[in-house]
Amino acid sequence: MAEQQKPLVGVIMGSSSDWDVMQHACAMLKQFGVPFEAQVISAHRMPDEMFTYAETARSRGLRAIIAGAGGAAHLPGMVAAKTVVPVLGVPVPSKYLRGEDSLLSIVQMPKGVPVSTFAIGEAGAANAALTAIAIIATTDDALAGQLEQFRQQQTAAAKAMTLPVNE
Ligand code: RP5
Repeated sequence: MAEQQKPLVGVIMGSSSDWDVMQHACAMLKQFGVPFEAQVISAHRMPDEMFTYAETARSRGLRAIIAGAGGAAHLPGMVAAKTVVPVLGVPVPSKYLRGEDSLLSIVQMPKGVPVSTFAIGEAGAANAALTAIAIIATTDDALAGQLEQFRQQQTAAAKAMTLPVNE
């Protein structure tokens, strides 16, 4: 299982309530056989753990961190402040503003400390994982081949699409 090897990707989220969305990042990493770890790290409820996680990420061998959060989503930015490992931010839909607040909190980083920011919700989580996979694939030809194949499957599926008007 991907989780039992030394993790290359860290998937963190502000709450277990983010799992519905963030599970799609984990599922994608699993599909590609990329070892990962997943855990709750809350920026405002576990600030010390958040800093320790970020500070040790590189020495533990993480090549990317996928950080999902909702509301005033400071987790990805604060993690990015403490590590040079690429941070991929996933805005999680929030109760009142549907994740638009999360998106703006994550994407609008001041110059100098980037957070790569993805779409709100499930697509963002899956695409963050695909980007983490692409980062690792820059030095892993087999993984790059898997990514190529994944793209080809999508092309084939799109080409096979039909419309009722033509049937
Ligand atoms: C954020 O607050 C979490 O990322 C979550 O999206 C949101 C709500 O957290 P819970 O109140 O559900 O624990 O920190």
